[in-house]
Amino acid sequence: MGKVGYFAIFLAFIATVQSQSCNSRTVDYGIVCVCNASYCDTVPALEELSSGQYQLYTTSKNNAGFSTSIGTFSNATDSASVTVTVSNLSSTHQTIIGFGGAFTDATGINIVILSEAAQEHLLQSYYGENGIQYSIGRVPIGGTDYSTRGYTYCDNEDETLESFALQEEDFNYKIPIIQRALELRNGQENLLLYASVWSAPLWMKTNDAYSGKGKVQTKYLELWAQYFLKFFDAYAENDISFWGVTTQNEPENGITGIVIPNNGFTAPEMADWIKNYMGPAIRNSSYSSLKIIAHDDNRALLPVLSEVVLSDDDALHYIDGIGLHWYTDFITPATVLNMASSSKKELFRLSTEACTGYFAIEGLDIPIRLGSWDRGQDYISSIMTHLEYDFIGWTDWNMALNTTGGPNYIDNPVDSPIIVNATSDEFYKQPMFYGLGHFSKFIVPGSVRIDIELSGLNTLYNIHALAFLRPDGKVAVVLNNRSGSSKTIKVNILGSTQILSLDGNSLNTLLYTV
Ligand SMILES: *[C@@H]1O[C@H](CO)[C@@H](O)[C@H](O)[C@H]1NC(C)=O
Ligand SMILES: *[C@@H]1O[C@H](CO)[C@@H](O)[C@H](O)[C@H]1NC(C)=O
Ligand SMILES: *[C@@H]1O[C@H](CO)[C@@H](O)[C@H](O)[C@H]1NC(C)=O
Ligand SMILES: *[C@@H]1O[C@H](CO)[C@@H](O)[C@H](O)[C@H]1NC(C)=O
Ligand SMILES: *[C@@H]1O[C@H](CO)[C@@H](O)[C@H](O)[C@H]1NC(C)=O
Ligand SMILES: *[C@@H]1O[C@H](CO)[C@@H](O)[C@H](O)[C@H]1NC(C)=O
Ligand SMILES: CC(=O)N[C@H]1CO[C@H](CO)[C@@H](O)[C@@H]1O
Repeated sequence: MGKVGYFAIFLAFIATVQSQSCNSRTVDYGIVCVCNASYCDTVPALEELSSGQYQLYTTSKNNAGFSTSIGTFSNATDSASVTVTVSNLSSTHQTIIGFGGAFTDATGINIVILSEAAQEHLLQSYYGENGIQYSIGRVPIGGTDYSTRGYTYCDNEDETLESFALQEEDFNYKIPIIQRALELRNGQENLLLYASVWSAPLWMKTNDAYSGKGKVQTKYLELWAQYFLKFFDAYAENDISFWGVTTQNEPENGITGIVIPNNGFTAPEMADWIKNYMGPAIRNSSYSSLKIIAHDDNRALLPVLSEVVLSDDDALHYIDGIGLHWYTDFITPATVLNMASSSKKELFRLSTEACTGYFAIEGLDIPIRLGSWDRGQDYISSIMTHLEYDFIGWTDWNMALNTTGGPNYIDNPVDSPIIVNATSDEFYKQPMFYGLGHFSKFIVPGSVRIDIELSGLNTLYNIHALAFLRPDGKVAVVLNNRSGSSKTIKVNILGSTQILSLDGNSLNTLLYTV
């Protein structure tokens, strides 16, 4: 347990501020950066810039890892096929809370299997000052399918919940890792945690099973709400407190009856659960300020949420935000996201789960495509689209999986930004890691999205661009070229201009000091 923390103290003495470049390896589907006990790449530091200077960070299909360069806006009069313009820093949208991943059992299992030095490199990669500095995290309440067994905190029938107890998975795979992440982020206010639950104890359920068609029995809904509070108590005893909680992971799964552990709620049942049980229990507890995040399910079901749950004033009263998963995005246009703002109350929007390779369970894909830029691009496109729709953050699923996409006890392997090879005591940082990292690292919490205009042959060139005003006053412009070879683009920030050459298949973040 204390191993992770102990090693951190040791490492503090050998910490180096010099940035380490990607130790790249060509693998089956592209390029990864390889880390081990003695070596891991870092993000080159942000430099002090004077007015008119910029720092550009790039990640591309052909150049894994982060590379950076510094320059000065020259106001050259050359023309370019595409121009992106930021003309009004006061024309603002949402404020960002951050980006992150989930502390699943599988994540922890794959981290602790590494040598302590390699573990530390992995955690530094996600949370360290020279890493991508995740600022949000999702914590499963009990097990998920990315566990090695089905379990809850009260497996034996006990209507008093007195036998409620955290399990070895919490003590071995979650708590020490969350604690180290919190240390690396210098505290809870820089790493906002929110909790989600998969299945209730079987004795509380209608089907006596973790998965399939099942619900929490009505007579146990009040007790089920108390179970949430017990969880927050137990984690508080381990110095871990929470910012938010979702109402239920993918409530649709217990209605359709799929193999993932679940509790089913129809939309009317969800409104009832929120207004009569979960909402009052949380608001009447010492966790009353927790953000209650509704839905925590796919985009395709947003219209139902909107019509039933958000139109119920008594349920809406308790809801602070809406959580969205990405698994039906390919059949549901992003415009549906506007539904989220049709309620009477302003609710924040947060992406609460995404991963690639999820069609493997259907036999339609393979779980891992090591080094795949396309999978990195899927993350980048999703994040940018959601940010355009005023989302305040985006959460990845497992932060580390093994080389076959597990462990997962129902055989639902998927991909992850970091793949751990226990045999060689190495881990591989994939394009997904660097794609997500551009946002978590540079679009820091407190950044505000500002308007950006694209002109020229953009439709042809397929450039996706977003701009943010960071709390340090720098303007961040994120530029994604979704395919092809390099070409020039012109950036105009408040009348100062610079021509940049962007690699094909690249993600570029420009930080500019006004
Ligand atoms: C770790 O990676 C570094 C950089 O590639 C390499 O020099 C070193 O030999 C590796 N260590 C082990 C134990 O493989
Ligand atoms: C900038 O945007 C703000 C907020 O939308 C608006 O009030 C202001 O008029 C804009 N300024 C200019 C010069 O367009
Ligand atoms: C607290 O609980 C009481 C009694 O169950 C209930 O009437 C009240 O609405 C709850 N308060 C809040 C803030 O939910
Ligand atoms: C990954 O985890 C699964 C357990 O779900 C296990 O069956 C598999 O052997 C593991 N793969 C490797 C390469 O360790
Ligand atoms: C994991 O490491 C072993 C030992 O070095 C190697 O044989 C194997 O190919 C590696 N697996 C992957 C997916 O790179
Ligand atoms: C570029 O033009 C802007 C606006 O006209 C001006 O404020 C800035 O000083 C110029 N920068 C350079 C490097 O000439
Ligand atoms: C600005 C930029 O780099 N554009 C490139 C993006 O990819 C397209 C598609 O092939 C190229 O044609 C552009 O030059």
